Amino acid sequence: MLRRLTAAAALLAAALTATPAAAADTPLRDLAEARGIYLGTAVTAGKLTGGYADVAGAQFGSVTPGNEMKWGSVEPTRGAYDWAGADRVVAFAEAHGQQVRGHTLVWHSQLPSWVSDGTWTADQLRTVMTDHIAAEAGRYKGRVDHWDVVNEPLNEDGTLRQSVFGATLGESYIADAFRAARAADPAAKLYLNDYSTDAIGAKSDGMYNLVKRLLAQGVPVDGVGFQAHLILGQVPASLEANLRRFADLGVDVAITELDIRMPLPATAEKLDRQKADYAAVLRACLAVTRCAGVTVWGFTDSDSWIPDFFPGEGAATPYDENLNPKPAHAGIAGTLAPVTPPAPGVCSVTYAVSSQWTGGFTAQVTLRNTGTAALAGWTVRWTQPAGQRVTQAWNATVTQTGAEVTATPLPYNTTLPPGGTVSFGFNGAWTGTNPPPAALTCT
Ligand code: 9MR
Repeated sequence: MLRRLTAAAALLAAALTATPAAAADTPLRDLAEARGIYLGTAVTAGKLTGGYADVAGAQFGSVTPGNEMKWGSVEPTRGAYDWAGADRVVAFAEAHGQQVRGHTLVWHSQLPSWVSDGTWTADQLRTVMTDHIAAEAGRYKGRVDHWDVVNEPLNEDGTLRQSVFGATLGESYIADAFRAARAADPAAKLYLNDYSTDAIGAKSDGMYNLVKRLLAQGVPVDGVGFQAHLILGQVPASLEANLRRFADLGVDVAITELDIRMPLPATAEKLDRQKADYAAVLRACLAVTRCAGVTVWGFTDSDSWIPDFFPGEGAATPYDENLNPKPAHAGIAGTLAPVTPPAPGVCSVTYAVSSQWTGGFTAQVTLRNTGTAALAGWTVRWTQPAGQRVTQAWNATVTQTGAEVTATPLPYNTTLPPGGTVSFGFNGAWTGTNPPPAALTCT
């Protein structure tokens, strides 16, 4: 669980002078870290040598063992553990200053038959489950940053999946699993993880209500993972709003298994579409403050589950089978590129009172990018000359300290193309006179 804050700080300082070419060469993990998120990948322990290991170590700030921490891998026979693959991934992460997403403690799939086919009373199964959690999360205590404690608990309609756990224990198994994980590794962030919960809909509504119930019971759920196994051209329009509504419950969110599959063969046109799709997912995470990071489910097409599970489809990851970056890689890098504040003199700003009544008024402020490059972030400042107070604002975050007012963007109007404008408004209170500010500055 190493942190690379110094690298992030250095990158942030360098960002002010970075040319696009330099940004393109910066490892994805450093670009992500400078923007406050991690970029991770699933890996296969047995492949962590040569070029595969070089790319995984250099470009990604977090690793998830694709299969090596699953119950069937680590405890194929009751009480007989095989940690070899999981140990290898954790050691690789530590050698490369990476975080680890542990995946996964309780899941209905890749479960050893002694668990799935056993005949259990509720008490027996609960003990089997919490013993397993204690053994695995305990072994990696302090070395796993995020645990997928329970994976895929829901049916497509948002109801509880009738896995051996759900059928035998009901929903209570989820609370028990999280409590056991917290006891085994108090420092790890504990996640509930599922697929097809990326858009707002029946299944994500089910997850939302489940998380709400768990939090109300004091269950230590720290985060919700959205797998995001997506189809080309179908990044859900509601992804960002969905992440935000979970974050508003007071949990972290993360994209945990991103891939974007396409019908083979891959063409330039499809790869271009995929680039835009990867960028859209990254943007959604960046826009939500509590989005901790994005993990791709395999970084190379040579290590992707898609061709085996969806015959005729593939090319779902950011690197091709020969470890060459695909357009999706540039889509990720471009979206994670440093945000540089605009240089002075590249924007203009106007202020107009659109209506006024006794004691109150509404004003509109319009900011224009007068430069030739896109503005990635902006701030408008002014001084209220006659004691006016801002009471409510829209389309920007407006704060007032004394007479000084500062307006900053919302996620959807942060970026301003050359020649583009952003308008925001506010209501204010006034007494005596209501003169406009002498000057407004934008940076
Ligand atoms: O990538 C994993 C693949 O190698 C396995 O064969 C498969 C078995 O179900 O599991 C894959 O990973 C899954 C992950 O653990 C949970 N979400 C769905 C992933 C793709 O199936």
